[in-house]
Amino acid sequence: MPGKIILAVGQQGPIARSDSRERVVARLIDMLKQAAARKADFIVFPELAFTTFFPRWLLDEAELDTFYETEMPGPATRPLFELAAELGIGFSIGFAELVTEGGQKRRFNTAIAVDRTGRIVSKYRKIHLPGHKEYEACRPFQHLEKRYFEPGDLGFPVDDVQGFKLGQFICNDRRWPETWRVMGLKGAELICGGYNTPTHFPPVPQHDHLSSFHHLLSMQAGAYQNGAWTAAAGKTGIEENCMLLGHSCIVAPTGELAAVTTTLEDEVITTVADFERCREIRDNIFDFALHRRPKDYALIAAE
Ligand code: CDT
Repeated sequence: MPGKIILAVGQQGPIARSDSRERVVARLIDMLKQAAARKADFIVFPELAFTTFFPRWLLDEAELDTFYETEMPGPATRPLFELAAELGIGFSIGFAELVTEGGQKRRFNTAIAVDRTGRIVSKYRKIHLPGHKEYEACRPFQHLEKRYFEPGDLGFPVDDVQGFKLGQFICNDRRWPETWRVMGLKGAELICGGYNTPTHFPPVPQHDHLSSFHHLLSMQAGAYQNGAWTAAAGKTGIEENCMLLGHSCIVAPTGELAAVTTTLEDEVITTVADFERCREIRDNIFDFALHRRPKDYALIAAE
């Protein structure tokens, strides 16, 4: 196990509805090179990183399909995999996944982890899908994740990546303590993921000014309560008239912020992630084997 890695987060600025995959991949590649210049071992990219956040529109099926990947890597995304392998950097990235099974289309909001040799070593499909299924005229923009994706069917995997244990979340998952705890119980040392978080939440606009606070609160609590490094990469800035939250971050197992972005553009942040520091929490205040009382938690997992 590597005691330490150099961990990077590659935040994305806005992506236009009309942007090609090639254009987006070129920006990701530029961030990969910046991470390599800082000797990073692993970089976390956002949710749905190859396209604009398309659930903000009601789309017909033909256009909807253009936002999904049917193979990973495919012709447009392969250069990212190839360069990462050449530079020896692993990465986590989110994308819309379209699979056809028994003649039926299935759509997932997916994240994969790729190791430094370019091999996909972990795959997660988003479980907590926020938003709504039907068009809602009262909203200035839609959040149709419940229409465009089915809930993930892979659980919360934790896999060995380059000698450390990695779990992934996708955006809304980070707000749920269950997400963190399941991966914490599986021994995850790094729990990372991407997000597209509009800073305006139409049903409860009085919380708009709290969007960064709620994001960092969730990331810091998830880290501390499970003794894991956590990292989140946002798609940020004004994307198609919708402001998306910045403050992509890396959090130490103590819950302390190790790095935070300060722009709403493509930006790389890095920190040294020492996995030994997970022990400070897991062997003490949150020694699960010694202190957990699962018999009293049954309600949490009941339907
Ligand atoms: N992408 C994503 O999951 N965004 C949600 C927005 C919540 S409001 C519908 C989030 O939790 O940040």
